[in-house]
This record gives sequence, C-alpha cells and structure tokens, in this order.
Amino acid sequence: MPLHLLQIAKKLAHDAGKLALEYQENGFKTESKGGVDLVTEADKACEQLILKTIQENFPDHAILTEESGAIGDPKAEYKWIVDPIDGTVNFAHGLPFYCVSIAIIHKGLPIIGVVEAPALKEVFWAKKGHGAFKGNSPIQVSKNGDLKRALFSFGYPYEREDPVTPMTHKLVTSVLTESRGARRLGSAALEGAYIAAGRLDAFFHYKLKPWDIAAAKIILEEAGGMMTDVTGDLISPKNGRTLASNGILHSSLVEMIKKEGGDKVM
Ligand code: 2AM
Ligand code: CA
Repeated sequence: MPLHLLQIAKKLAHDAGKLALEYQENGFKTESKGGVDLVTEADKACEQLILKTIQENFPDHAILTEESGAIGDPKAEYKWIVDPIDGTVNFAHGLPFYCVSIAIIHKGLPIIGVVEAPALKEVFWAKKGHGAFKGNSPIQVSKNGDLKRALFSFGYPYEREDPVTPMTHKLVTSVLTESRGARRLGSAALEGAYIAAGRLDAFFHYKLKPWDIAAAKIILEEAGGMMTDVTGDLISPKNGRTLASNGILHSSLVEMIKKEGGDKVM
C-alpha cells in the first residue's frame, strides 16, 4: 500500500468537512433527488474536491461516489468509496449529525476507513490490522451482551412506499420493547462509527448503499464489532440490508429480526 494513502484519505475527509462547514455558514442551494432524498451544493462541491485529489494523485485508482457513481477501471487494484456528505437531510436542516465517509479497497479487501464529522469536530478512522481510532485515541465497541441495556439506532429508506418501511416500524417496536431505547441519527456512516466507539450497541437499516457503510464497516470491524446483512451473512450490494453491532449482541439480533420476518423483505 502506498505509505501515504491513509494520510491522504484523512486529509481529504478533513478538507471536505471544512468545506461543508463553510457552506453551512454561508448558505447553499438544495435540490430534490425525488421523494425525500436531497442533494445540496455542498454535497457536489465536497465530492469534486475529493475526486480531484484522488484523480491527480492516483490516476489508476477506481472511485465510487454517491453523486458521480462509478469512475475508472472496475478491475483497478485500488478503489475508493466516497460519500461526500452522509446525512444530507441533517446537513440541509442544520443538524450536526453528518459526516464525510471515505473507504479504500485493495484487491477487493477493505483496508482504510475514515469518517469525519466536521460540525462535531470528530474523526473516526481505521487501517486494516491496526485497530480503530477516534482522533489519536484507540476505540473499541461496547462489551454489553444484555439486550435490555442496549442502545439502538436505525434508519428508514427514502422510498416511503417500500415494503421495508412497515418492517422497519415493526422492528423498532420490538427493539423498544426489548432494549434501553432506539435513536435515529440520520447518518448511517456516523452510526456505524458510534458503535465502533461504544456509544451505541447496534444499528439496522434496509436499502443502504456501499458509500453509506464502506468506511464505517472497516472502522467497526477494527474496533471489534460486526456489520452484516440482517441474516448475519455478507451484505448484498443489491439490497443493502444492514445490521451492525458490537458483535456480542449480533446473533440474538439476527434471531430477533428473523422472528419478526425481517429476513423476508428487502
Ligand atoms: P445520505 O444522507 O447520504 O443520503 C439516513 O437514515 C441514512 O441512510 C443516511 O446515511 C442516508 O444517506 C442513508 N440512506 C437512507 N435511505 C437511503 C437509500 N434509499 N439509499 C441510500 N442511502 C440511504
Ligand atoms: Ca450517504
């Protein structure tokens, strides 16, 4: 791996985060992508900043981003997966739960993840085999194996008519019965990083995209947690069903979701 890859990923997340904060301060235009999904001028500008640097420094690397899709050779040795602003609805409403999410995949294996939340002044990152960090401090998932003491987070997909919406309601109801509570933060990347840091114990969300979760997955796994499909298998990019946890709770959550029929919808 080029030695400076991690440094560049961190600098890019930081610079894009700074730019997002400037837009937050000075105002920005918002467009609808259809339904409740939004894109702002800031999403586009942050993405351009990140793309330009990757393309200048690593012309042979492939890139997948939320706003531009797939760029470059699909067989490239290195692939970047970028969400310039994860939590765009929060960003558009002036809520601080948004982040820049950058992952690097080498020959199909995730090696670097960076999630920077500029309004909260926090950066979470991990390098394969070297652990996960918040700033300079190592982080670890919670050691909580008791569902009753678990704090959950979850999300709804943008398509409100989707069959996963009633299933999400159903799962929230059972989580609220079984656990300490459920939060909805509105940024899947940040929620994954928060499980890695032990702030949350588990998270579920249907219909996520690779750019929502790629960086958080590396960080979470390096912090001792798990991110899988709701069945416990690998996440399918076709449906993006996602269950993340501290690892200890994972199999009981797979069971809980199965009991509600959550493994049957996608
Ligand atoms: P975004 O803010 O980048 O659009 C909100 O619950 C979280 O889930 C955010 O991370 C949001 O990403 C993501 N999200 C929700 N529905 C989605 C969908 N249908 N496709 C992709 N991402 C989605
Ligand atoms: Ca996103």
